[in-house]
Amino acid sequence: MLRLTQFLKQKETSNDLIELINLLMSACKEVDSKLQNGDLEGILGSAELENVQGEVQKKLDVIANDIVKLTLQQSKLVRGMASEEEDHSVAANPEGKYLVTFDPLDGSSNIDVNVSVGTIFSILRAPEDLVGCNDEAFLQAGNTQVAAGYVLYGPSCLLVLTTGEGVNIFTLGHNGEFYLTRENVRIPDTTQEFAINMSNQRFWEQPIRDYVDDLLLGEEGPRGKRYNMRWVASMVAEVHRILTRGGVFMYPWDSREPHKPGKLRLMYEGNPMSMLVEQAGGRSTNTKIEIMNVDPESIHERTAVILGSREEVDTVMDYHQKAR
Ligand code: P6P
Repeated sequence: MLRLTQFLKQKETSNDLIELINLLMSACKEVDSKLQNGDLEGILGSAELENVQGEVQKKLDVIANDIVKLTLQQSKLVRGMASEEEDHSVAANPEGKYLVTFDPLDGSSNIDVNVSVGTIFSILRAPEDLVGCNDEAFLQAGNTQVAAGYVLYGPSCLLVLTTGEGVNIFTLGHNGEFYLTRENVRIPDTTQEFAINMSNQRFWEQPIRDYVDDLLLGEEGPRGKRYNMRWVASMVAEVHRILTRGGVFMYPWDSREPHKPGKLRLMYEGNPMSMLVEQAGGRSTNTKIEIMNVDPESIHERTAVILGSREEVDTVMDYHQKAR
């Protein structure tokens, strides 16, 4: 089986990008090891600290963030990074050619109940005219990403990666090497599986309510087929299921915090996941435009997310078009 570096070299990926991806993987393997130990190291539970998102951090949110941040700060390739757990961007090497955004531990509310979590990352080019590092340098649309991916800490530890030439999955072996286990992943265009947090139903806009109502009508309803539902509350796990067997994932705008466009963050959740989904033949939108066409205004900007099987996302958009 091909190892990660061998595969990337075969694809003529630049040596600098291979070096950066391997550096990220060394950090993620350290995070994986911490997660495996969990209670044995007394690192589950709350850190009793609040992040810039206004969320109470888990101990492992802080540990994972520090591991990735300290690893990237050692790299001559990294100009700076933006993390879900950091108020502002963090400078690394003033000559670095890449910017990295990351969610160090997505789905961390699941850690204490031992459900899959993951590290999401996005790699951007540092602007040519950038001196040093600042938040504004990161405000690049998702369609400028050089690479994107996630490491899923599940029954297997998997890297799911795109460098703009399709999506490939690598499995972490006991020897610490990532091996290519699925090449050129494609999302089926149609599906009978949807993922949304149904407890928010009364807060959704009407088109989403109408769309989900019709799914629940099954064979007798306008969709004419039965749908299954999943909700893991861990975006990496949902996206991985969709990359593996299709589906639609929705975290739409809702009226609980009407001033926010959505719960999920654009720069280190929406954009990297949208690059993976589109590279695998799927679609990803905020119900107004494709997520990767959004011009960011802040590094912690939020977005509504509807992503997955292309024809199903098209149908969600049809419900929105009819409502306009
Ligand atoms: P809720 C995890 O906190 C996360 O950011 C995503 O990974 C996940 O899809 C979503 O929030 C879950 O949100 O409101 O259902 O807990």
